[in-house]
Amino acid sequence: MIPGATDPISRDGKLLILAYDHGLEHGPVDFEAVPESMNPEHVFDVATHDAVTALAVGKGVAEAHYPDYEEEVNLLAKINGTSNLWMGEHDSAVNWSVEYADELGADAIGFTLYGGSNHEVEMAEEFAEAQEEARDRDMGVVMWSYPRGQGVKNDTKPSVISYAARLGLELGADVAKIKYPGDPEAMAHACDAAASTDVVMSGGSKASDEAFLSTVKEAMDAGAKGLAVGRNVFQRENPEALLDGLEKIIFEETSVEEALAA
Ligand code: FBP
Repeated sequence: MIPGATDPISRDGKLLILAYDHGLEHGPVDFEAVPESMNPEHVFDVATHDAVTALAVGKGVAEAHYPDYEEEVNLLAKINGTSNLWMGEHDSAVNWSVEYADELGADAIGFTLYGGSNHEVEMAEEFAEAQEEARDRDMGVVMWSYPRGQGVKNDTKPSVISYAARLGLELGADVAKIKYPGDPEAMAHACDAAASTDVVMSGGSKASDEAFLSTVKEAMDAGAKGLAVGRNVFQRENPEALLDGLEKIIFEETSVEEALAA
């Protein structure tokens, strides 16, 4: 990690990335629980909450909506992605150049790397190109580090998650976004493996307030620098209430009980 690289998308060195690339990765089904979340403007409005340090979206959503929010929202350009309709070995198409993301006002880029996929080599080469372009432009680099594919039998195993965190460091990401490996010790090991690269926990499917905030608290206490979350925010009728709680845990280091009372 380059010192200061995450400054534009962090607060006091911590990150709360709101992810909204689900329309590509999962399809509109993720928006059924709260139909207004289908409209990107609703999620851009949510991203103006003080706790949110960056909003991760794909090219089309950024082109259409970021100009109205550039004063209030930090943009994390998710430059690759693949639909759920794709049935081949895990891969992710680069669909947005770093140059164009910069032109649109992005502060950082996001890139999915499927370590263990038959396409890992090409993905790592594409990542190298994007990472160096981002460095030239003083943009932060966030890796969605998700080991998946033929080489990976169990993608939630602690040793696999630690390897995912380490790939972030080895390949030059400022932040590695990893799945929670299930317990605090395993998360601490993953954070150690990432060394100077910041680790953020990936949100996952919707959980209760208490269960979700407790997992975030465990991850933070284990050494994570924050969270990248989508469904647990935009699939709530009142996303601001959960963001109030996350703000307490991530930035004010409160207990879960205090966060639930926020
Ligand atoms: P969630 O908090 O909703 O899990 O979002 C995080 C994220 O990484 C999104 O950026 C991405 O669209 C999605 O998860 C990918 O999920 P999956 O594990 O199904 O590939």
